[in-house]
Order: sequence, then C-alpha cells, then structure tokens
Amino acid sequence: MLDAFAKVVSQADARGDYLTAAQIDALSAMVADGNKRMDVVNRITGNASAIVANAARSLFAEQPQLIAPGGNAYTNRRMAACLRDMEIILRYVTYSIFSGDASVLDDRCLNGLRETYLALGTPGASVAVGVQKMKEAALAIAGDPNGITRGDCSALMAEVAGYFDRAAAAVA
Ligand code: PEB
Repeated sequence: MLDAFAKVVSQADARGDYLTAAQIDALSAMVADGNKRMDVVNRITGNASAIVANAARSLFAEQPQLIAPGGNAYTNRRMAACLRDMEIILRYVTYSIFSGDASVLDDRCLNGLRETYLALGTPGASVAVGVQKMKEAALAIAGDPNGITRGDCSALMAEVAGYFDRAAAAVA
C-alpha cells in the first residue's frame, strides 16, 4: 500500500535516482492543497451511510429485478451483503483520496473482486452502477461550495471521480 509520497519514492528508487524537480513540485502542490483533500474525505466519510443508502435505493428503483424474488439482493441477508459491499468500496475510495494513491483501493478491495462476483453469481455490472451513483452523490457533497472557502477544486474532484471510476471498471 502506497501513498502519493511513497509511490514517488519507490519509482525513484527503482531507477536509483533522486526525486525529480517535477515530482517535488507535484507533491508540494498536493501539500499546499492538503486541507481540500482532508475536507473531501471528511465530508464523504460523514455522509457515508446516506451516500450508500441513496445509491442503493436508486439502483433498486432502476433494476427492480435485483430485489424481486430470486434477485441478487432478495432476502435481508443478500440486501445486507449488498449494502455492506457498497460501504466497503466507498470506504476504500476515501482511503485512496486521503493517501492520494489508488493502490490501497486496488490491493485491498478491487483485486479479485470481479472473480468473487462471478463466483457468487452477483452481477458486477449492477455493482458498477451502484458505484457510479455513489460517485455522483459523493462529488455533489464534496464539491458543495456552501459554507467553505471557495477555491479551485477541479483537479481534486477529477481525482475523486477517478477512484470511483476505477472501482466501477474493476467489477463491470
Ligand atoms: C465482496 N461480496 C459478497 C461476498 C464477498 C463480497 C467476499 C461473499 C461473502 C459474503 O456474502 O459476505 N467482501 C466484499 C468486498 C470486499 C470483501 C467488496 C472487499 C474487501 O471483503 N447484490 C446485488 C447488488 C450488489 C450485491 C448488485 C451493489 O444485487 C452484492 C450490491 N455481495 C452482494 C450480495 C452478496 C455479496 C457477497 C447480494 C451475497 C451473495 C450471496 O450470498 O448470494
């Protein structure tokens, strides 16, 4: 598991080289914008249950066969597993936002997840739709300009979107 700093160090070490000026500049910009990153993690974390519940509700409204008898989220046990899975994915996305690197999401959540869903008979494409819905909600909450110092958050928002897209692509 790497963060943005450890990643750059390991890349430099693999070349046996010093950090480049460009790498230092990029990390310096990340530090300078660190409060934005912490705010985003804090907002998503604080709203996690609403993000999960609303995304699931919207997924089941669009794909009612999931909760119909015989569906993949039918019975309380499967529904609970489904909500839990969405919560796990969202949690790893917040870790990646925090550390500025996708490796924690890749290594500890997405690695083998597609195969797990295949083995379970759980439709990965539906999980991906749920993840996309969490993305929309998370971006709206994280990017809400009310009650916060205004600034340019476009790069950070794109990074956040990227982690959700990565999770969706891993299971779709
Ligand atoms: C991944 N999900 C399920 C299982 C596992 C995961 C390992 C099997 C074991 C169990 O049931 O608990 N676990 C999960 C995860 C990590 C992990 C992400 C990462 C670290 O350790 N059903 C639907 C929706 C979707 C869904 C499309 C969006 O209809 C999910 C939610 N996951 C779902 C369901 C099950 C499951 C298990 C329903 C139970 C499947 C079953 O037992 O039939």
